[in-house]
Amino acid sequence: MFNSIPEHVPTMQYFQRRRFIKGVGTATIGALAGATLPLARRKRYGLIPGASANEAMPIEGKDGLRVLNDRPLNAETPPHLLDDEVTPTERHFIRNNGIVPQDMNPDTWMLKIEGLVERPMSLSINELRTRFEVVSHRLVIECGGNGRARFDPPARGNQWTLGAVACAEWTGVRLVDVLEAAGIKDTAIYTAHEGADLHLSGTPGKLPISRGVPLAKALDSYNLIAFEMNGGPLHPMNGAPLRLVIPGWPGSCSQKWLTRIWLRNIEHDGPKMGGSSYRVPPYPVAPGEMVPAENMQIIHAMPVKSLITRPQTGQLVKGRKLEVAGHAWAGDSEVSRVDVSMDYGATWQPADLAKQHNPHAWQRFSTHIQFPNPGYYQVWARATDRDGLSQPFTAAWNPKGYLNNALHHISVRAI
Ligand SMILES: Nc1nc2c(c(=O)[nH]1)N[C@H]1C(S)=C(S)[C@@H](COP(=O)(O)O)O[C@H]1N2
Ligand SMILES: [Mo]
Repeated sequence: MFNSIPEHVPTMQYFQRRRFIKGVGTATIGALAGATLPLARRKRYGLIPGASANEAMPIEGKDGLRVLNDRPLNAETPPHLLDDEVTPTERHFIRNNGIVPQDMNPDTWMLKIEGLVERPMSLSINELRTRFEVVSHRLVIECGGNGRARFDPPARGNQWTLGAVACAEWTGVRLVDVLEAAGIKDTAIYTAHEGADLHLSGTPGKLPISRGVPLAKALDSYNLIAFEMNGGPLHPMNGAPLRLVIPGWPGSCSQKWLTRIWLRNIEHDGPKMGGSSYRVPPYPVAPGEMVPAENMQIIHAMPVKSLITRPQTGQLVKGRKLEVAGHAWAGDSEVSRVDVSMDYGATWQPADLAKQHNPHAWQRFSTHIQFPNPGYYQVWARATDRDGLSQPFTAAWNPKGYLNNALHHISVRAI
C-alpha cells in the first residue's frame, strides 16, 4: 500500500500564493516524459497531473528540475539554475529514499529526543520555536552521490550529474541547544535520526533511511532542526514540516520529516549506515575493484568542490569576453581560492572569491575571461580549501560512486 499526498500538504495554489512558482511551463522535461507516468503515481510523488510529454514533467512547487527517478522521487537542478547565492526553494534538489509521509501537519508534528539523555523530551514545532533560540543560516546540502554519473565503470544508484547540491537559507533551532536541554549522557557517542517516511516496501514501521553522526559533529552549532526554508515553509519533498540540516556532510545525514533523534553509545546501525551505503574504501582501489563491505568506512565531511553556474554550457560568446561565475564549498572547511582555465589546465587565472556568509554557506566566485581567438573553449574551475586541498581532475573510483568532486567545466564558442 502506498500513501497519497494528503489534503493538508501545501497545494499548488499555496506555493503560487507565495510566489514559489514561476510558471510550470518553464520547467524542463526530465529523463522521463510526463506521459509515461500513470496519473496516480504522478500525484503520489508530487508531480503535477496533466502535464503533457511535449510540455514538461514539472514537480509541484519546483522549477526546472531534471527527474532521475519517480519512485522514489529524485530530481536534480541543472547548474545554470543554481546561479542564485541562496538557492530558491523551487530549485532545491530532491532526494527521497522511500514513500513520503501522508501527514505533514506542522500543528500536530512532534519530535522526540531520546536514548542516552537525562531528560527525554517530546516537542511540538511551537515548543521548539518558543523554548529555543531561532536562527537562520545559509547551509549547503549535497548528496553524497552527487556526480555518480561520471564514474566509470558506472556505480549503481541515482545517476546524479552535478545538481544534487543546494544552499538554501534554513531557519530553525540549533540541534546542540536541544540536545543540551535534554542533557547528553557521558556514554553517548553517536546520534540516530528518524523520519516519518516509509520504506518502499510499504511495511509499516520500516524506515527507508536512518542515519546518524558522531557526537562531535552533532554539537556543531550550525546544525539545525529546521522548520523554515528561505523564509517560507519547507517544501513537502524537502522534509516538511521539520527536518535536520547537518551541513558539510553527506545530505543523507540531514533527516527529513524528522520525528525522532536518539543518542547512542555505538556507531548508529540504522538503514543505510552499513554495507556500501555512504561508505567508501579507506585505501585507493582500482576502478571496478571489489571491496569487502567490512572494509568500508563511513563518509564524514564532503570534499572541496565548485560549480560553474554562469553562463549555461553551450553559450555563444560575442566579443570574446566572458563573465564566468559559480559557487565553491568545502564540507566543514572553507574555500580559500578558485582558479579558472580556458586551456585545459595549462594555465589558470584566479577568480574573485566571496567570503563565507556564514560557516557552511557556499562562496560565490566570478571572473572575466578574454579568449585570444574565436573558437571552441572549455572553461574549467578549480577550488582549493584552506588546507590547500584542491579538486582533482578525476575523482577516486569507489563502489557506490560517492564523493565525486572532480573539476566541473562548461563548453562555449567564441565568435
Ligand atoms: N526521512 C528522510 N530523510 C532524508 C532522505 C530520505 O529519503 N528520507 N534522504 C536523504 C538524502 S540521501 C539526502 S541527499 C537529503 C536530500 O535533501 P533534499 O531532498 O531536501 O534535497 O535528504 C536526506 N534526508
Ligand atoms: Mo543523498
